[in-house]
Amino acid sequence: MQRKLLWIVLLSSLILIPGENLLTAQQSKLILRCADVHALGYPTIEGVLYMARMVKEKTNGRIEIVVYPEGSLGSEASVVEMLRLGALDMGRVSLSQVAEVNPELGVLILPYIYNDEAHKWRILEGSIGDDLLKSLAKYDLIGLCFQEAGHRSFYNSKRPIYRPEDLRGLKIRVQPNQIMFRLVEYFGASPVPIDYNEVYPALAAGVIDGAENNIPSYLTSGHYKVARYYSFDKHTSIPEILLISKKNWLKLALSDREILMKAAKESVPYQRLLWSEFEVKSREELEKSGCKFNEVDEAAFRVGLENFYQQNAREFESVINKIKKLNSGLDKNPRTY
Ligand code: GTR
Repeated sequence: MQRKLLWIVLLSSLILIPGENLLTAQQSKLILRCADVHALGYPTIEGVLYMARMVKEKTNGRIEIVVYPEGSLGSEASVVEMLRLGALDMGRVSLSQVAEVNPELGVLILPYIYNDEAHKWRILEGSIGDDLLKSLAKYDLIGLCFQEAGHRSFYNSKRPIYRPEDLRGLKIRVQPNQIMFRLVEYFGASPVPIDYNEVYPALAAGVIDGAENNIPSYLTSGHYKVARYYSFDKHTSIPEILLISKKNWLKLALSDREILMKAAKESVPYQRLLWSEFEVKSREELEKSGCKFNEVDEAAFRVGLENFYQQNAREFESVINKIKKLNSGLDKNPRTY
C-alpha cells in the first residue's frame, strides 16, 4: 500500500495544471510534495504548513505545498536521493542525513559544539549556516532553512545512564550517519544504524537496547513504551533542515523561488516557538506515563572529547574556529537576540 502511494506521488511530482512550461507558467497551479518522517502535529510539519499557508496566500492559491507524513514516502536517505533526482519536490529531514551526502555539514553534528540555543541559532542563521545551505547546490539540493530539534540524549530499556561507562554493552540505534556512529562507539556503546521508522520494532523485539533522540521524538515514536530510561546527557543538538529539489527549483519562475525562500525563512521563528512548547508538553506526558528521567554527569561525557575531535573533526577546524569566535563576540556582525 505504502509502495503504491509512493509511486503515485513520485509520478505526479511537481504537478502543473495544466501542463505548461514551468518558467512561463505563472498562472498554472503548482503542487509541491513534501516528505517528513513525523506525524501531523509535530513541530517540523507545522513549520512547513505555516510556510505553505504563506506561499498559498502570496500566490493567490496558485502554489500549494502538500505534506506526506510518517515516512510514507520512504526513509530520510531515500527522500534525499529522490530530491536529488527531482523525483520529489521537498523534504524535511535531519541534518545528519544530508551530511552523509555533503560531509561539510558534519560540523553541525559534533558533540557539544553549541554553547546554548542562542549560540546555535547565531551559527545557523549567520554566514556559517547560510554558506552550508548554499553548499548543497553542488549536490542538487536547495537548502531552504534550518529548524529546531532540541538536544539528543540516550534512552534505553536497561538502566539509567550517568556516565559514558554505563553505556558499555548496550546496543544503541544511531541515525545512518558516520559521525553519529563513531560518537556512540566513542562513548562505549555498540552503535546500530537503523532507519527511523524501523527503530520501534527493533526496540520492542530486543534487537537493540536503546537509541538517542530528543524528547518529542522519544514520545511520538512510542519508543518510551519499550525503553523507559531517558538520561539527559545532551550529547548533540542536530538541527532539522528543509530541502527542495534543485532540479525542480530551477524549473520555477524566479519570483516563485523568492516567495518560497522568504516563506521558509519566515516560518522558522514560528517553528522554534512551537518546538519549545512541544518539548515541555512532551516531557510532562512522558513523566505521567512513568518514564524515568535522570540528569547525568555531563563533565564525564565531555572528558577526552578533544580526542574525538582530533580523530573525526580535523577537516572542520577552520569552521570550528569561526564558531568559537562567533561565540566570544569577535564576529564583526553578530546577530542580536
Ligand atoms: C528526529 C528527527 C527525524 C529523524 C529522527 C531519527 O529527531 O526529527 O527527522 O532524523 O530523529 O533519529 O532518525
